[in-house]
Amino acid sequence: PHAGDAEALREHALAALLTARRRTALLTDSVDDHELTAQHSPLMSPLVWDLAHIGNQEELWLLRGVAGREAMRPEIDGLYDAFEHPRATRPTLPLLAPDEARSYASEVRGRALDVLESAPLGDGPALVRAGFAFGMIAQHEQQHDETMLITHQLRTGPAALTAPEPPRAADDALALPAEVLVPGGPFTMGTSAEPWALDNERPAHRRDVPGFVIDTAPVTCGAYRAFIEDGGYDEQRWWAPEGWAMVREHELRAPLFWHRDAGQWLRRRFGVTEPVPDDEPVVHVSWYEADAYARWAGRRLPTEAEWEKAARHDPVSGRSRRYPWGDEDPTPERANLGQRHLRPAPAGAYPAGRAPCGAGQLIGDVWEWTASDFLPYPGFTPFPYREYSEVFFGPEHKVLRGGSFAVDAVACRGTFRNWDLPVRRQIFSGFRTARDL
Ligand code: AVJ
Ligand code: FE
Repeated sequence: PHAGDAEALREHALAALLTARRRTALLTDSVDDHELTAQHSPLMSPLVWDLAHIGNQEELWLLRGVAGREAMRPEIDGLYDAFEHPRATRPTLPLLAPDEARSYASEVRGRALDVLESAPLGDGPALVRAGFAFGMIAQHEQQHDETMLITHQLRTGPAALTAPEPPRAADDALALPAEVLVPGGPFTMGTSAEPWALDNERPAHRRDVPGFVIDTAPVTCGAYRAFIEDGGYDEQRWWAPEGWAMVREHELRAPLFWHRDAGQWLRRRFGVTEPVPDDEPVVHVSWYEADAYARWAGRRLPTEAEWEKAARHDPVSGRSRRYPWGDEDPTPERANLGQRHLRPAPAGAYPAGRAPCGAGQLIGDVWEWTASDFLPYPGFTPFPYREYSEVFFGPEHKVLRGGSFAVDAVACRGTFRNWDLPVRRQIFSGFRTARDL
């Protein structure tokens, strides 16, 4: 969107930064100071930590790193270094108080906007490099906005956030096939062209993917309930050994936030208890639960390469698209992104977002667990620093694809790779299944 044009980049970056800050403000102004500083779960930081961390990373990467400015508050850097302090210990740190955190983040932002307005951004590769710094800041803030929404979901008490309902399933939803075919052959995975792609999405490379079949939509709560009611959580044979150990240790019976009341499955969602909707993609399942469901269903999770081929490969042109529907940016008609709705849309929604293979809702709604470990692509170069991706590569993290209703479009595309531990279930994670031909 901004190759070679400094003015277009300034406009695009400004819009992305403003969108992110509006969302951050909503997430941090919708609860009182007590709730901002409280730890709602040992899995999460207090919201006030995310707020100041957003400002601190912007100061480090943009103001100091790119613009060469002096440190504003060097003494706080350590507090907001995610590697120095695990989440569970963050409430015990001498963190900035809510008002201090707000004014620090907004002062950093003011200076960042000065840099954006007045810095000579150059052209060609220099412009792409300068633009990336702003893109990375906007994506980082939006990723923490998703993290903060997870904290909102974990907090107890009455609802603090509301949003309109997502669209209903398309008229043809009931007529859709349950699964679609992706014929075998090579495709281009990853990208070297997307200006704001992160290091782990690069470079573009050819991958040969044998033919496979993949679910048209993410697995729904209704389908997942059938697994539960068939005794899925009681039968060791469906589970990977570590998954079975997790089920036993924590006595898991259902996705996180579900409970059974008088024979009915209910769930708690952003402060409201409601019946589990059968037609909606299941969310808040761990990789182990996704893997067990797939085995029970006689299927398997798709590999990351299969997922990306289903989402991006255009068999007519032979090239890979930026998104399932084409190269144009996401819109509200194409995908459920950006916290516009606080839940996934029913399976079969977003007909305008479907891929050439016929699969839908690959982008938005729920992050989709894949079978794959988080590993570098051939030719990977860490950028701008090793801690962004490289230190997480290895078999302990599984890849999630496609983005959820909680992440903004700036941090979601056909090549975007998320990762987490296979036990995680507080994230907005679901899955779809696949099988060999
Ligand atoms: C890519 C979502 C796994 O939240 O740990 C935020 C993104 N990196 N700050 C995370 C991230 C640094 C990251 N995930
Ligand atoms: Fe961060």
